[in-house]
Amino acid sequence: MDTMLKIGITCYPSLGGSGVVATELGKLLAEKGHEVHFISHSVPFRLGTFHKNIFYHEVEVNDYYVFKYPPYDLTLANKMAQVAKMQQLDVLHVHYAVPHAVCAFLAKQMVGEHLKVVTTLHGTDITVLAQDESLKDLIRLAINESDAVTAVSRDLIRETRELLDITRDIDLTYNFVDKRVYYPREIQQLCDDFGFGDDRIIMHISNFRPVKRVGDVVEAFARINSEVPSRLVFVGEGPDLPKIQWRIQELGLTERVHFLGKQDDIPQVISMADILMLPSEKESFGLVALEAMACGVPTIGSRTGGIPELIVHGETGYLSSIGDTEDMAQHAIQLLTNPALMEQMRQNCITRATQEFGNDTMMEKYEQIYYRVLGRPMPTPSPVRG
Ligand code: GMT
Repeated sequence: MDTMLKIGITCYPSLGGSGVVATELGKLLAEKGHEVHFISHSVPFRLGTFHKNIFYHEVEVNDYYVFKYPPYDLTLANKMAQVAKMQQLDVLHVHYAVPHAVCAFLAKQMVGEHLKVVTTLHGTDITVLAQDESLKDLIRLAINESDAVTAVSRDLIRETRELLDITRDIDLTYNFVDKRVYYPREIQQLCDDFGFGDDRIIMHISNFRPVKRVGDVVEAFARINSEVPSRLVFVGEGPDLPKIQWRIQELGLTERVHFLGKQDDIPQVISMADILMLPSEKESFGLVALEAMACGVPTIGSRTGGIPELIVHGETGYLSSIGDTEDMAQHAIQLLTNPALMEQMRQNCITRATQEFGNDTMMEKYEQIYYRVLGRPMPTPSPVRG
């Protein structure tokens, strides 16, 4: 029997940490020799160019005239089943409970018990959507019916159990970074191009949803900039962007704030930062803080969700209570005015990111889960094929 697996992966392809994790995992699995089939409505944005062992199956929704809402979820479930049968998939690994885990449940009904479903919970699928009574029972069903469920932090496991009254096993699978891609980059030329001069750089990267509390970034920055000449760099786009633009004008900070929009080369961009700010209301993990950490950039974040599992207060960044922008600013000022402390923290960040959240360990953890649900022994040493 071939020890390599055929794995279907469904994720949100266009945005967000869950899509990034799913795509990076798919690339690593394919590199190792597994056959990976992405099933989604568009090509995952981090997939890039051609990769051996990776295939993409597009979900095309029929917008028939009787539909007020074209049934994407049903079409996705049908496509999952078709791909699983045609490609003889062993495992369907879905990222985000809604609708992907529900679709995988339906696909399994069509394909048969031999198709194993692994669901990875990423955050808002539980912390926001599982609180919605119009979805709650369906999310519980999809989680209970999956052959394995993983979550990206201990806190998310706890919250899933509490919110949905779930007792089944949930594996902890922290997010990871590929150290071949995420490392401190040479950024002098880029900073010169932006005209940053000797100013310190505070950065925030997100989808600018209300849970990110981007207004707090602006308030903390105003305080930091009053003591240490700094620039605030925003990366990404989303609904709260217009609100903060107004506040930035009001505070007279327009010349000090830069909006870079969506960027592809995150390691390069993040390397420009002295500090990353992540003052979220909810954050199951905070992948961007890990990406920053791997590039030697400490994060000042809120003490919520899975962030404290990632950031060690005083060692790889600082944690403050949600909304305490004064505390966040004080930590930033302390760091920016103490070069020795900053250098120590940068080194701590790189060490922690590579030792605790490296891609090899996390990919192997997912592989172990796949072999476990299939009832097959994990090949040792792990198989390597071109
Ligand atoms: O941050 C977002 O709003 C996007 C969201 C997603 O679904 O992609 O991110 C969630 O999943 C990421 C990958 O596991 C986590 O790193 C983020 O912390 C989590 N976001 C929230 O919990 C708000």
